[in-house]
Amino acid sequence: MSCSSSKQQVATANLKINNPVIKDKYTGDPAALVYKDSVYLYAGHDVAPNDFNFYKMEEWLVYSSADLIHWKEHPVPLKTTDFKWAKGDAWAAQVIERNGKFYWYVTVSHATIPGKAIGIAVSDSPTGPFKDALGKALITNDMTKQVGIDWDDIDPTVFVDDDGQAYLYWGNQVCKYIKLKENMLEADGPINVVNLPNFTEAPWLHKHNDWYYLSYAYEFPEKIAYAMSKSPAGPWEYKGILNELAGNSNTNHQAIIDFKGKSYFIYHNGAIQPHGGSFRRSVCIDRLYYNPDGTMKRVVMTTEGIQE
Ligand code: FUB
Repeated sequence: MSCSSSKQQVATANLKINNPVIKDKYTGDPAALVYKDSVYLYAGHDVAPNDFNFYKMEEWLVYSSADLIHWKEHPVPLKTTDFKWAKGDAWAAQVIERNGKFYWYVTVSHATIPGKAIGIAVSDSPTGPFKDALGKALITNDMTKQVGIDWDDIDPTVFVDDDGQAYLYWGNQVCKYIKLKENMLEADGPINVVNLPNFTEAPWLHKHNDWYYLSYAYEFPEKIAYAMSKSPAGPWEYKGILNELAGNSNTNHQAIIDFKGKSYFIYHNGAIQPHGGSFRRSVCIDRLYYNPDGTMKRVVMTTEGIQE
């Protein structure tokens, strides 16, 4: 079903209420891709019943926009059942473009290796359809031993540096990264650990001007904090809190982009009432501002969101 701008926007006296950006479905774990003149917004589809207090997610959704206000929903591009080796849980994910192909790094539960795992889907279009690129997981729980939980291999974020080297960061409780080969499908070297204060999950790696930024969910319930570096491999210098508690959702999961000369902070909260909350989440977008020294100003979460 398509969401037209007229359905999505609610007029107030002077400003339109544009947050959450998707009002007819629950959407969590936003990731955004800037490609040509559009932003593609990818999110997990929260379908937990109102009396069910955990994640219920079996597919991801994709929306596109040329202005971050008017969004078009596309057909469902990817489901957990598209990974034959997985057994559900469409948790956090990110899409990146390389050489005209679109690679989608996803979290799912592995069917035979206990725990969460990271898989890769690929498409010729940012809106899909996507198909399993490997026929197996890239990362499984038995590859990482830093903590004794089975959900520590979640929330992939992927980034291709100016020199062509690709990086995949991920983790829960412990942040880890690998370099990826140019085919985007294989690790190029060992798994490395990054020490970040109060790291919970949801790393997002981005570059702005000549700085690299590693933002992440901090403590639980989650705020968003960040670190900066002159290299996508670190060392990372912790810079503090970027976004406060959402309040109505114990997770906040951010994506950060530059688009048409402005910077944006994309996140989720539990704003849709009466049943929205930690397991029925909604993607929101607000402006992000940098200081002259490259640090980021604290985000102001708004109801109005992005205006014309
Ligand atoms: O959506 C399931 C999990 O909740 C994600 O993987 C985490 O980042 C948190 O948002």
